[in-house]
Amino acid sequence: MKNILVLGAAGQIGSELVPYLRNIYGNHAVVAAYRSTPLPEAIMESGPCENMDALEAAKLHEIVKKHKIDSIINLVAVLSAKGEGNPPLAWKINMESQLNALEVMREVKGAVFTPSSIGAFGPTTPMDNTPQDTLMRPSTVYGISKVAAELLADYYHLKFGVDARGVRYPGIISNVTLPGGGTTDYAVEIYYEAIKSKSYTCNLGAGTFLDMMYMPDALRACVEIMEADPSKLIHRNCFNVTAMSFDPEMISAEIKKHIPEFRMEYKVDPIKQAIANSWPNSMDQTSAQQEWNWKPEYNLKSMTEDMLKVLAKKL
Ligand code: AKB
Repeated sequence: MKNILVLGAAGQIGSELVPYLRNIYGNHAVVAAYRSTPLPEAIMESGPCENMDALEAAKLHEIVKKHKIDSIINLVAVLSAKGEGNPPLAWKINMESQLNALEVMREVKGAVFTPSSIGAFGPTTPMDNTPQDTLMRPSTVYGISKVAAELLADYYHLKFGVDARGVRYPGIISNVTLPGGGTTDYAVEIYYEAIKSKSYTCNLGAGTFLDMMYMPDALRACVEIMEADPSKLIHRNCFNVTAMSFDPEMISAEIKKHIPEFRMEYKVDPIKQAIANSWPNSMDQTSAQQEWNWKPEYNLKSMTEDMLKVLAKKL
């Protein structure tokens, strides 16, 4: 990657990926694109930014030309729980942003990274050690759009030579920008509430196991897959990647080691619970390990230590 355009730069991943990429590739090589949510000041001040809608193809073409972009990181998405509230809008945003990114990179023979998700799997997928290549019949509009986006990316690679690559992210836990509208959001909120009020009401039930990853690993995964030797890639869109699998009881127990008075209650959200029940308990990431040497660094213990330390200062 040389000149990179990050679509959705104000979101949970984008707000941390832009500074991470600017550190590696140089401030002027990374353009942060945002629509309605303003960008953090540090991003506005440290490099180029564009206020645009990823669904407007003509504008996207103009910006790609203006900044001589060769790689797009497409983080625009309506997440799983929010998508269930407005399926046509979720489909439109998730699919049109992907199509536009692939089309514009077809013209310049560039690269596209689009994260897929554990949400691409469904209730008929094997739940434990979920294989890289398996049955995918998701039961959310988010999941359906993620499977379609994976297939479209592979199609643009095979048909037009677009260097499209991606990973299936698990729930991402972070401390800069809150996620919004996801099923795994509880695993972020719990840390904020542990610091603020020493208690948390969890919207997923005990025993709900899901794959998760701390943001530093998620950022590294994005760069490592994009910089991987293409001759070694058997898969492209998308690789299973994970760092840990836990349920609400486990994260609560880990927090209690640092804040003994922390208490957790349950008030299950039936929509989120149904979504979580349809997703894997834990994925197999052998393909990512073998094809581009993927290895996560954080586990539940080290992530919890860091999250609580950072949030205690921040809050
Ligand atoms: C969500 O919960 O919708 C996302 C995801 C796992 O894709 N965090």
